[in-house]
Amino acid sequence: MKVPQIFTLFFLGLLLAVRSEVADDEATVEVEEDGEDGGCSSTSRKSEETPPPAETDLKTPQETVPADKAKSNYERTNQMVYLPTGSFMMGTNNPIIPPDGEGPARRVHITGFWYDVYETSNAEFELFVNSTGYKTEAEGFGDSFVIEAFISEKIKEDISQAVASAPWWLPVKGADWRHPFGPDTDLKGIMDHPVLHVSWNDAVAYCQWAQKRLPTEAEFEYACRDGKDDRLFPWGSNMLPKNQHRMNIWQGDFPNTNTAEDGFERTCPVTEFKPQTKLGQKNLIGNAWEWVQDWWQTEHHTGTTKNPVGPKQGTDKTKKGGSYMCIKTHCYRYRCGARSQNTPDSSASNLGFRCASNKLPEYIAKQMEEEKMATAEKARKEEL
Ligand SMILES: [Ca+2]
Ligand SMILES: [Ca+2]
Repeated sequence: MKVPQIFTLFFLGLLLAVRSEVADDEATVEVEEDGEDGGCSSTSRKSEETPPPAETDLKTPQETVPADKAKSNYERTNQMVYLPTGSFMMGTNNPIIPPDGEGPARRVHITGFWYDVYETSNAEFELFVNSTGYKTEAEGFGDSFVIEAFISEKIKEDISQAVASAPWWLPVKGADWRHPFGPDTDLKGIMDHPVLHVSWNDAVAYCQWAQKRLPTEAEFEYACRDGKDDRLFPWGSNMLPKNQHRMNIWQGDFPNTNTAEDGFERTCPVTEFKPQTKLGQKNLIGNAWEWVQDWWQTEHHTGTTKNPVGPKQGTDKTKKGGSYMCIKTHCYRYRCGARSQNTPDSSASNLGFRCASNKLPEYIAKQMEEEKMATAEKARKEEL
């Protein structure tokens, strides 16, 4: 029987549509040469640097405000979602940046846990600092890495060094979480953006105060994969489903032009964009890189593991998800299986974190219940 041409075209179209869902973003990637990593891990502090002074501003235990008593002037973004027990394929057998140890694919069992919906914001981090007197490592060292494109000409005049392999990174004196793009910048208007310039050690301190912990790399990837095997992004492999941006990365000719087609030249609010996962988590990929618990390694065995936590020791800590500075040509790491690393005392203007927890802290359970009731009450009033 002759198949009408219209059906042939229809099935061909269907086939192409399916293929593009899987491959869309892999087709034209140029992998960085000779292990050059595009600058993602170029912001590590060198071991010979003097460590920062002790945290002399820390409040005494009597003065410290615990997380369950701390009151914020901002709308909270510390809510968590429960990821149920399950298993998934971590890593991939089709690595796009093989030197990063993106492969092989291996089965991992994860015990159910709680995970922050949002990246930790400047407002949430400020609450921690105001409650504890905590001083970040960047403040102790007196500098941090900032992307050149966002540093004022005046500040740039005084900087002579750059990172050889990634010259767009400059060490800037006075850059820290309160001054994300140099000492002449501040947090005005960006309190709901992700906190930046926090080291791994700072992130751990925050999570402990909040009665949480950092997620493992496996937990990040379990959340990011969102029940799908070997897809690039939480929602599939098409970067722009229905032509809509789902994350904050870089568009243009990095690092010279930034067209901000996704709506954001730098970071975006942690609440921005449609949720990336079915459970509602936002900006897992893109916006700010996120520290995870694990020491960095690039060799993985293929056996099945349960709740892996990475190697016992190392020199670098792992980070996941890529940032607003990521673009395919320089840092194609806004993918669930992608990864990078820095020493645990490092900080930069594109690196933040979010926390996880085995148990939902009681104060957050209470707060979320109150928020739910307030939303229901508002909806009821609107109906009247
Ligand atoms: Ca952007
Ligand atoms: Ca992120």
